[in-house]
Amino acid sequence: AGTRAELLAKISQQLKPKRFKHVQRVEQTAIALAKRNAVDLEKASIAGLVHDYAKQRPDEDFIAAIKQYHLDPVLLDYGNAIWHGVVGAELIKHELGIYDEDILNAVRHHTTGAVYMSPLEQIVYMADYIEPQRDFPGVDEARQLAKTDLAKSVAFQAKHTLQYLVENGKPVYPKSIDTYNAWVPQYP
Ligand code: DGI
Ligand code: FE
Ligand code: FE
Ligand code: FE
Repeated sequence: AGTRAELLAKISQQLKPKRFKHVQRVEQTAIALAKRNAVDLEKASIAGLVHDYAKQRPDEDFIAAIKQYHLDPVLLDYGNAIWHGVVGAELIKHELGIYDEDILNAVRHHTTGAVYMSPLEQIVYMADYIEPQRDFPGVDEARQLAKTDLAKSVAFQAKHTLQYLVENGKPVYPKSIDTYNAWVPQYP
């Protein structure tokens, strides 16, 4: 899919400066977690950089892609929060020429998690949550856990995100509940 400079140029075209800086911090955080967990550094780097590639696209682009790529029509009931990962992966494939399914799955699952997550997927899910500019109650505990026990940190995020969604009356994507059920009882 071309050089790193070309990839960075394409990503920066799609994102406002603040979001572009976020994805670069997620890249660095993902690389650090990859080193600790024997995950491919190049995949961690690319997945971190592209994870929010589609975050600032208009709704129409996602709706068109859901139809064009025959994705689950239930997705139409949700919005950008869910679309930019699940549908964003298809845009990354077709617009950036990234076909690595490990990377695409890391993008697909970075917001909701999933029942099964490879180490790379866990790393990107966590890096997005704990990158250095994140600031919320519990982020320091999440950072500590991610360093010492990756699976337990995934469970921590799944639990706290579901709690946040319920407390704020937000619609919960079923996959977020599946993630909770798969990880939280197993890694309490
Ligand atoms: O794109 P980022 O802001 O970097 O991070 P993200 O892709 O992890 O998105 C986080 C947001 O997504 C956060 O505000 C919670 C929200 N979210 C996660 N799971 C769900 C969800 N929103 C809804 N409506 N439903 C979910 O299941
Ligand atoms: Fe995101
Ligand atoms: Fe996230
Ligand atoms: Fe992000």
